[in-house]
Amino acid sequence: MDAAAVVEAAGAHKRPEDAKHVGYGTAGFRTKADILDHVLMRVGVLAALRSRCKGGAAIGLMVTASHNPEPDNGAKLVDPMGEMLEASWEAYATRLANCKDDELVGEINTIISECGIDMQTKAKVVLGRDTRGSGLKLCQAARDGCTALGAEVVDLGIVTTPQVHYVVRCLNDATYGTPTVAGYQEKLAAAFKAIWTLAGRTDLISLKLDCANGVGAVQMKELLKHLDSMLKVEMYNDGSGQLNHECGADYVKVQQHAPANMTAGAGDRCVTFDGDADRVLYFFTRDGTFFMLDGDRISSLAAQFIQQCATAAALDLNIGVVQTAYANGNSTKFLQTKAGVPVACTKTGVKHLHHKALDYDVGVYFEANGHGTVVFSDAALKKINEHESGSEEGKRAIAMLRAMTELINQTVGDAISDMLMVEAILLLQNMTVEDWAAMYDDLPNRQLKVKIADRSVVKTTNAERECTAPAGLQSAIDELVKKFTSARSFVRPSGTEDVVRVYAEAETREQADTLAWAVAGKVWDLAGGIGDRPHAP
Ligand code: G16
Repeated sequence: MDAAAVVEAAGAHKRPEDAKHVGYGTAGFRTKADILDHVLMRVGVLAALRSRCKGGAAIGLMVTASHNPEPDNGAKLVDPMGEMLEASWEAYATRLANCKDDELVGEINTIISECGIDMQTKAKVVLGRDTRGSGLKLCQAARDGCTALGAEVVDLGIVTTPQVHYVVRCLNDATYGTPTVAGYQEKLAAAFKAIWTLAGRTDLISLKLDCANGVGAVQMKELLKHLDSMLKVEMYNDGSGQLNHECGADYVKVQQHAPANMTAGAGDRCVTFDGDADRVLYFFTRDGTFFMLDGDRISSLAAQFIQQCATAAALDLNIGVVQTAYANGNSTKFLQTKAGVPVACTKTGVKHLHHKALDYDVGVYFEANGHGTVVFSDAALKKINEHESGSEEGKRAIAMLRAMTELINQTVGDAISDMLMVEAILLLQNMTVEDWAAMYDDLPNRQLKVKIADRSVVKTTNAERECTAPAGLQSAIDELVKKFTSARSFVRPSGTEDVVRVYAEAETREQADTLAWAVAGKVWDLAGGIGDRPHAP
């Protein structure tokens, strides 16, 4: 290692003496952008080390704070096959980000020696950033960290997080596609066209799309150049307003109504992305009532479709769905009883779901917030690509499955690719969004945020469905839940915001709301709430 180059980079991106501790959380580092300069330089260093540790494979570094407000920023690291950074390296990331400037060379040497990294190996880092104003400067900090360690940098500029995952995968696995943003657009467009042809559709599909004033708008405009004979997309919140402010998938999911500047009229098919376009949700209104089709719905649609194709083609595929504690109870029931697929539950964070999904031939994983994808094992891909079906129905089913494997970004949840997947399934099954919504009824639910002095005092177990600290909180939740019908509630500290999240569901809207506010009050009482005690509006 060129220690002088590291010292120079540390000098250019000094860690303030009183720097706040940052941890590599649910989705990497995430906090106020103005305290991240030294952190991003060090993330660049770490990405270069990770690349060498992986024999010179390309590693991704996305500068984004996704659904968080505009003043925040952060970094997500991407491993060689396009997956999230291996969990064992998260501790290195946190150590490197928080050490003092004069400890940096020593920390790097520790990682080199603990991981047996050969510093003669070449290193490559793929950089991307979302539309945040702070992104350019933070990308420069990351670049300085990479070059201090002698890594080659491929800068994709303003891209979605899933595009970084895609390019990283392609650079390390040429069979996956062309390692450019244009290659991504062309792959998705070709797959969607194949499905369009298979379905025999002739008229345009019309959508209204809320882009959260984020990068989704930039990239959708490019993609639509390939798809304008099939899709007509009216874009809202396309960058002229503030990022994620009263718009975007997180806002729509939590508030349970349409975003600002966009109305869902009768018959409108509406879609919403989050700030870095890795989450997607659908919604529509009927007789003035708002209906949301969230990540659980997307899972249900995709799992049932793949199951039906496999049955039609007499293909033996072990299909499973992975959810989190936020999954609506009725979606889990639908999947297990009506669709007949096994359902697993993991902690929040797509990295946990993705890992579990690899246990199946076809793993369908979505968080209720719209973050997820479908992964096909090598064995499943081989079966799908080599299988020959005798019947016309079987042949069509196999053709549909093959096109799906091309359309889906299997590396990570991808709002654009997931939206096209939903459109493809609806198209192939001749379904409307109303038909999709009729698959099951959601239990009314409510999510709330509670501010407490130190969210780390809230500890959970059993895939975050039970709380083990502070003392008395879980028993207080249990007592409250007993008072309502078909009710469930849990609390967990957020990994991306300085809050404790509360989830409640029950048989009626009123019960779900009452339960959520009561649980939020208990969190505030027992876990050190700050500001006003939560109360129903
Ligand atoms: C990230 C993660 C998601 C997670 C979400 C909220 O999403 O990638 O898996 O569900 O944060 O996490 P938490 O409840 O811990 O704050 P994104 O889209 O913001 O990167």
